[in-house]
Amino acid sequence: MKKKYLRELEKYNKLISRVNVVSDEYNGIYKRYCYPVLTRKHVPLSWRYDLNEESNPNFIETLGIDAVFNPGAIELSGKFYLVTRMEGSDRKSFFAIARSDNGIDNFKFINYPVVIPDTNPYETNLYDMRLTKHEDGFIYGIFCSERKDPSVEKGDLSSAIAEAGIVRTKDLKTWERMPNLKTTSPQQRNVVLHPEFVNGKYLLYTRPMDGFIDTGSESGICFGYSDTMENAIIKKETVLSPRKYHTITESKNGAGCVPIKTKKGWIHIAHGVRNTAVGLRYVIYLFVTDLLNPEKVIAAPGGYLIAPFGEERVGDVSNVVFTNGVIARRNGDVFIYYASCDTRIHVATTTVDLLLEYAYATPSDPLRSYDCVQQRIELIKRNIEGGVENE
Ligand code: M1P
Repeated sequence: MKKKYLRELEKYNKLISRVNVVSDEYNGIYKRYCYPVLTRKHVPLSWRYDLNEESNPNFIETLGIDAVFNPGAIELSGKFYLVTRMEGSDRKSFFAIARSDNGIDNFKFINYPVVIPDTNPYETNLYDMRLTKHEDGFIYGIFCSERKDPSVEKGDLSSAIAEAGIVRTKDLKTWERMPNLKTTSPQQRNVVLHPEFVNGKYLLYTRPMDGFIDTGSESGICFGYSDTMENAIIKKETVLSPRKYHTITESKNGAGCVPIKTKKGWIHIAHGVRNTAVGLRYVIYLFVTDLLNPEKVIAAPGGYLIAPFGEERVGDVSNVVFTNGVIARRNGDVFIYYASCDTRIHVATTTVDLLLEYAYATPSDPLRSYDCVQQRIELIKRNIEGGVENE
């Protein structure tokens, strides 16, 4: 056993100390990296194996991990923390925290997996936490709390109910649980808490859904207000970033990170979903809301900001990139953590200035091929008139 353990330990240590390298995939907006920042192989051996020679003489893995993805992200005392969604080989997700000094490599899982207070015996699965450092002094974690739908026929073991679970902490160690968010919608996923009070109320971004998969008649990312987070209730949801026909948000969309405050508005980084012959395709997009009136979208660049490229396209749920955690540092650096295919976590690094430049320089989606051609011809003409030959 010892020999096998030491061999695996060496592989693990090599992996978690690997230096990340900027990839040659260029767009000028952000840098992608060659290696994922976290995978299932980054999970400590002591979380997966019984390390006792007597009870596990053949060193077999008894509590496997399938995937590490969709992390909430936060900077505390200069360190980068990811509250990841860790999925065991039994398909259940839970939260586990990894820390890094520089945000692009050497992430290491710390302590134990997070214990979220157990308040409902029917709650089966927890995932996708968004972490908001709120001006009320708490760090809130809003996540999806999922349970079997009791209203469906006996043989239906897939239909579920999703709600927004709420916890708060000051240190990422002790988590206090509040009742799940109540809204008028039958289901909720991808709920994000705005970091500041708006007119004395908590502002939340929601994604109402009629069913577990389908967002149904509701049409996009919404916002709503709650007087309190101790018993959060939203009585009215209003669409902020709508779904649109034949765009990247055609099937559904959902809020991602906590909005980033900038001089030119709040930057939102969200996900959009379209349908294809091989299933849903998830990409990441950006929009900006007014600094003083966060109910108003003031920039909506067309298309996606990040799509799954190369190896990122393959995994448990292929053709997916998804983000629910971004760290924006005081110096303007931005670290976008995104997962590919519900399997692993990557980082893209940029700055607030570059994201704003992208937001305001990128034309909005004109929604029709004819108009897209006009848009592109105009760009090419401008370049030619500017003296640059078309290659
Ligand atoms: O499998 C892709 C994603 O599917 C869901 O996203 P949405 O709520 O928009 O349908 C989420 O469950 C997410 O965790 C997952 O990555």
